Amino acid sequence: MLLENKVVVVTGGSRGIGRAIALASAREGADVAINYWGDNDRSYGKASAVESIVREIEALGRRAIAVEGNVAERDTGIELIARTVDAFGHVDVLSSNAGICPFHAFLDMPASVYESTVAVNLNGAFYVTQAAANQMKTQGTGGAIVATSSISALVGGGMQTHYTPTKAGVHSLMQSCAIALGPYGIRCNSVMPGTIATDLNADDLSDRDKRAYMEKRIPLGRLGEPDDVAQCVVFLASDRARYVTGASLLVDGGLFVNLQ
Ligand code: RM4
Repeated sequence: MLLENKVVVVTGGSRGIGRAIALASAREGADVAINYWGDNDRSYGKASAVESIVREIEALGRRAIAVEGNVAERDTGIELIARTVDAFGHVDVLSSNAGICPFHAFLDMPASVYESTVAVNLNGAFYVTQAAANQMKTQGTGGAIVATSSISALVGGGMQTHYTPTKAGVHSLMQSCAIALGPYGIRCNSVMPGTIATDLNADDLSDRDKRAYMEKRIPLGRLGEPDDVAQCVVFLASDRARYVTGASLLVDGGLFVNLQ
């Protein structure tokens, strides 16, 4: 059990990669605090996405709380950490995962699309990391922060001119936080998912030609699954990565290196 009796906070934890991170953490022995924003996803049956992930974690014999809030607002991270400490007594791991990617052309992109993407993906990562790190420093027993950056921190997307800079920013945030927080025994790393099939890109990948193109470009021959990323987050959060900080881990099936 790589995370036995640890307390893991996951932002954007009710769906997609975040949901997989929450479940993988519970399977490795953690109690989990799930942040979410909006809960109208009924793809998990009658129960909402939030209700179903809490039930799944509790069925594993671990505890779970769900805290609604938009990470773009600074107070959300503060409230999330406070509610986690109230419920479980401490925080050991933060998975700063919440993110949006409303694909949009560059030349006619409204300011609202650009600004909301920056607010959630970059500002949100900053604020929730700051809140978790302050709690970890107060606890005095170190901790681990794993941000969900992206392959898009390293390469571009024509319909992602607002999004890729935020993922590059998240990657850089972890590098600088690794330096700032190292003295407190807090490790900061990022994962860089490639093309992972989630509701974030369901519309984009509903284009059969686009999906076939992406699958063809991936040496392992398939799109990623959320748990492919979650397993890497668990590793970076665990003591197996005790000497790893300021690092980033591509989880992309070989997509990034595949020129020809
Ligand atoms: C990732 C990468 C994927 C895309 C998601 C939304 O960074 O660009 O191809 O599907 O974002």
